[in-house]
Amino acid sequence: GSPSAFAAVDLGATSGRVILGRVGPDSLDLTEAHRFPNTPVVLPDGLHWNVLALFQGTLDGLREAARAGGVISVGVDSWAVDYGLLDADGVLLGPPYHYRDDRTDRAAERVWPRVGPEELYRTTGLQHLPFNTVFQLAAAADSAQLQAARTLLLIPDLLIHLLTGSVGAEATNASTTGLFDARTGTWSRELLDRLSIDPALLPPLRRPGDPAGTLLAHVAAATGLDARTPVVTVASHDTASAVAAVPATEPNFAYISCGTWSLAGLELEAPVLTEASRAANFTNELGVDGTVRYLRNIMGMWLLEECRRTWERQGPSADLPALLADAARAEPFGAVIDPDDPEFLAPGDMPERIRDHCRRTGQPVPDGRGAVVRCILESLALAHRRTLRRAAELAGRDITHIHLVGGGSRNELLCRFTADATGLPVIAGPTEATALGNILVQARAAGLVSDLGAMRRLIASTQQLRRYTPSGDTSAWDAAAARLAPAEGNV
Ligand code: LRH
Repeated sequence: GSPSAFAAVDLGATSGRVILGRVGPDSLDLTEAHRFPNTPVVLPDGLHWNVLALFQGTLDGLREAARAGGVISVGVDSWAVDYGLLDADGVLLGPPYHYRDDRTDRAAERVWPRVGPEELYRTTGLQHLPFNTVFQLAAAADSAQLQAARTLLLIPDLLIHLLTGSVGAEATNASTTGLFDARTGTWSRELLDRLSIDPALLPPLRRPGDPAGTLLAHVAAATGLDARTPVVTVASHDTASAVAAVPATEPNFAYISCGTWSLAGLELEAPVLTEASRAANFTNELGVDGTVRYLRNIMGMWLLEECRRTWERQGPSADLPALLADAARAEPFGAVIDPDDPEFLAPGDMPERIRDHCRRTGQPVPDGRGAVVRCILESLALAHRRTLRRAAELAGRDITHIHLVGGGSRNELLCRFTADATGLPVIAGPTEATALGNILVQARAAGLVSDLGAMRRLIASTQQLRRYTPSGDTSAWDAAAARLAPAEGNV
């Protein structure tokens, strides 16, 4: 018969899409049914996600998928940490906050007196990021909205709720909240108690592959899908889906899931909860089948996306291919920055912040767009290098090759820089790793794929990948790394 179709709803920081995946024994084809912008909105109380527009885009996409035919199930993934709140009637209490909203700037100070950073890490194994759910809840502690809330739903779980009416918390995404015990794989009752968070706010956990309900009648009517169409729990944290889709066929691989963020690290069987790991700010997020995603968030293509947003407002549009061509011609190693500097987190004039950073660190200030883009890409490659080297040390592993997946895998300059800086081969692709992970977890639930290894082999044998061989001489990169952080020995 014809291959079975699965619809992946994949919500990213800049766009949402519905992707249809057709899975056969030796075939795996993706088509984009619908793509829609994700444009955050500033309201008097801060920066929000327009979740209603995301829901509408999802319905539009599912309608396209239904038209294409043969949809067996639907899965939803998105970025982590953010949530919507429901009241006692199950009604959504306003639009979710965006993790880049600055209300969390000082929120950690409300948490530390109750649970210190060392203890929080020993339980959750989570990298300290100011916007982790635990800090967002601390920032909102006195709000009328949180007091009225009875249920907290992470973004994919919220979309699933709007599609099906069901309530649950998907585990890979729950592992990013700072309220989840990395050792037991469950919500941490102890942390909730100590932080005075009502445990009833957090729904029961669902695992990738579990059923998550069927479509509400009005959703079926709006999309043309059968009301019995199951929504299947996937690895709803987009990074977990992307890592599941890393086309690794050999051991000792590292991965970089490169989109708005670069998530660089290793797949492990058990968390690393040591003090050294905490000091290096590595995270232990949950992957499919109980694997641990041992990685670090690197600011990623956000720096470039946000530069482009500024430049587009300033005049003649700067399309990406032209910018990358300019960057390729620009002077190498003019200036390098630490992409993870918190000053780059919020939206706003990114080119100016980068120039400022260079000025303050006594480096040549990149002039011209090509120079700024080159600075970003070289700095990201250096961040990839120090992150993977540190991950290997902390986990006691060797790395022989790097899989770079996600939108960034299309960026040839970034792939080449990453190979040259690390001295390791980079296998780039697939671009749509997150959607592929979403689709293959559904296919597995339908009995079409046996396990994680088989998922990865199917991707490796069907998707277009590109290999970047390192130049073999890392000396220029060594020098740039030393220039960036001589004091920390952070090379
Ligand atoms: C990437 C991502 C990342 C999180 C961030 C909030 O999209 O999910 O893994 O840390 O968004």
